[in-house]
Amino acid sequence: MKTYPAEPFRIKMVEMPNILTKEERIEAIKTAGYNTFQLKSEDCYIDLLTDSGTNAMSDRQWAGLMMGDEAYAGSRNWAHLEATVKEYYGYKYVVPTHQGRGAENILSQIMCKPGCYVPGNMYFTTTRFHQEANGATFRDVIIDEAHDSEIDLPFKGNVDLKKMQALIDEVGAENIPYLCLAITVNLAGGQPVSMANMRETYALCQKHGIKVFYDCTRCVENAYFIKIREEGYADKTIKEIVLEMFSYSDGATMSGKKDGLVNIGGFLAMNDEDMYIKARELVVVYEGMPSYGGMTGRDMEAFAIGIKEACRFEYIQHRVEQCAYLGDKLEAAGVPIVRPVGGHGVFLDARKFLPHLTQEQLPAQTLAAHLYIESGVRSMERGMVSAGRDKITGENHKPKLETVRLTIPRRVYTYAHMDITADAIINLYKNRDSIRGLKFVYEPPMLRFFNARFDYC
Ligand code: PM9
Repeated sequence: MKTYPAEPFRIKMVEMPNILTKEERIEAIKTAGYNTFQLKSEDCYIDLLTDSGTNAMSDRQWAGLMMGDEAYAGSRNWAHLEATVKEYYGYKYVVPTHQGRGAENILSQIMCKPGCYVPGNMYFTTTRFHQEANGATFRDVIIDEAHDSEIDLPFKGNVDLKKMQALIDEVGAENIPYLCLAITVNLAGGQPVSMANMRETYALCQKHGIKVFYDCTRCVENAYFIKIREEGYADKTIKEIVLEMFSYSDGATMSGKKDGLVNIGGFLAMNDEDMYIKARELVVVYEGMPSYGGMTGRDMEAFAIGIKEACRFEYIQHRVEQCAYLGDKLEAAGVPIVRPVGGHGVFLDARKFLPHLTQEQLPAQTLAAHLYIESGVRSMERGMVSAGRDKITGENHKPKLETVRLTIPRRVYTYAHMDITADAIINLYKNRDSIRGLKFVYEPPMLRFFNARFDYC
C-alpha cells in the first residue's frame, strides 16, 4: 500500500474559521451569486479556492518581516531577494513586481505587438489576458493528451514540438516573439513538463530565433516531478533540478504567492540586458521603484526566505504527496478526477460528475457551489466560465476540460482535512442526480470568473 509523508512542520499558530450549518451555507452561496470567489473567507471551513497567496509562512519568514527595510529606494531586502533569485533560478537580471500578473503585464508590453502570436502549453487566464491586451493571439501547443482527463502520463504538460513547428510554418518565426512555457500547467491539473521537453523546446525555439519565457509560478512542484519521474534525476537535489530547468529559457514571470511560499509578491527575470533596461523603465510606471516593485521590504525578505525553503526536499515531497492523497481517495471511490494528480491540487471532472448538465449549464460552476453547500469546502471553477470569450467572435471558449479545482494551500491543512473533503465529495457524488445547472445573471467583460454572478437555470 502507498504511504504518504507526514507533515514536515510543527504548527505554532492557528486560525479558527466559522463552521456554518447547511442552511447558513445555502444562504451564503446565494448571497455570493453562486460564485465561490464571492464567499467570505471566514465562512469557508476548508478553503481550497486557491493555493495563491494562501501559504502558511515559517517562523523564519515571520522573523524576516521584522527585518523589513522600508526605504523608498535601495532596500536591503531587495538585495537579498535579487541575490536569491539569481542563485536559485540562475537569471542575470530581476525586476520585482507586486504579483505574477504585474510581471506578465511588463513582459507582454515589451514582447508583444499587434498581429503577433504567442504559443503556450495551455492558456492561463491572466497570462493570456495580458498577451491579448497587447495585440497578440494565443496558440495552444500543449500535447493533445493534456486535454483529456483520463490519460495518465508522467509529463502531461509537455509542448508538442510538431504543433510548435506547424505554427512556425504557418505564421513565420518573425511573428512569434516568444513561447510561454508554464511549469507546471495550472489548468491542465498542475501537470509537469519534463526536462527533456524543456531542452528540446528551447533548442527548436533558438533555431528559429524565438525566445522562451517560463511561467515559473509552480517551478518547484515541477522539479519534484522530474526528480521522481524522469530518468537521471533521482539523485539530484531540487535546487540543482530547478537551476537546470531555467537554463533552457531566456527569462521567466513568477507569482511568488505559490512556490515563493509567501502571501504576496512576484518578479520578471531575464538574461538580456536590453530587455532588463526596458523592464526597469516600465516597472516604475506600473509597480514602483526597481528596488521594490509593489512589495514592501518585509514582503521581499519573506519571499527570499520562502524561495530557499521551497527547495527543501521534505517540504516539496509532503506538499505534492498530500495532493496525491486526496486524489487517490477520490479515485478509489469512483469520483471522476483529472489523472494523474498534479502538483497543487485535485481537479474534479465536472462533466463526468454531472453528466446530466450541458456545458452551457456550467457544470463546474454548479459543482463548486454545491460542494460548498454540502461541506463548507470552497473550491474554484476552471471550465467554460474561466475560459471567457474569443476576443474576435465573442463566442464562449469551450474548453474540453471542465473542472472544479480543489487547490491545496501550502503548509496549511492536514491529512484529516483531506479526509473530510474527500468524504464530502464522495457523498455529493452519490447524490449528484438532483443538482440543477446555473446560468450567468451578471457577466463582466474581462476575467469574468472573479466577479460574475449566477442563478439556477
Ligand atoms: N493563479 C490561481 O488561483 C490566482 C488567480 S486565479 C486567476 O491559480 C499562473 C500559472 C497562475 C497565476 C495565478 C498567475 C498570476 C500566473 N500564472 O495571481 O497575479 O496560476 O500572482 O499570478 C491563481 P498572480
